[in-house]
Amino acid sequence: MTRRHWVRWGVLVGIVWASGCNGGGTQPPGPPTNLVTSGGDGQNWYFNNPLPTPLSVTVLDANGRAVPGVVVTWAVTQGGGGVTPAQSTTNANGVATTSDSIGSSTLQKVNASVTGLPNAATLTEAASAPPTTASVAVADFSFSPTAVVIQTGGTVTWTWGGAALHNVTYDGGPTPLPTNSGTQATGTHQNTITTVGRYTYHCSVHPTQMTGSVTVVH
Ligand SMILES: [Cu+2]
Repeated sequence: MTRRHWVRWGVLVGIVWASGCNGGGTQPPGPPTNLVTSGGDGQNWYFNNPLPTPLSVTVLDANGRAVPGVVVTWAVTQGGGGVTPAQSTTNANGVATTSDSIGSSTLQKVNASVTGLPNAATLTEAASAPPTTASVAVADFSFSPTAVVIQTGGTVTWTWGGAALHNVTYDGGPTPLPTNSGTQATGTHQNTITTVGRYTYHCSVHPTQMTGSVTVVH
């Protein structure tokens, strides 16, 4: 080997040695020392309906590494509703989750805690009464707004305002799907929907440009 080769070899060995001693993600995490909110905080949804995003926290060790297998206890500390389950265990990424419904209160606080840790994570959620009606403009070439929410038994009204022919054609959601509209340039279409869920629709004349959804909640 030339001298230059030896220098390169030395650099390579140094890099391997350094990365091996840093540990990276290969060392097992230590005991949990902290937990932080990692999802579902600050949602604004509707009374007595599960929040769209589950609540989640990440449990960390003293070096900020995720700790799997830790039991997290969830508790509503302000407002109504409840979490299911009340205890969950962190996964391989150190994340524990639970689903949350806020009940009939406008503000809810949920605590996530781990036995032996002094600090807890607090998630704050808000809710209001769902609307019983929604209006969607059918324009050239979009539905506006693209997403609406109604209470079960509520009614959505589409009003045509463009020059081209359009329709409302359902393509997803709880079956049987609501009735489609005709293909028309003027007028309205209404659906009164009682089954809770998220319905998606499009205009079959402009299927990639014109899409929308109706979410029906309790
Ligand atoms: Cu169209």
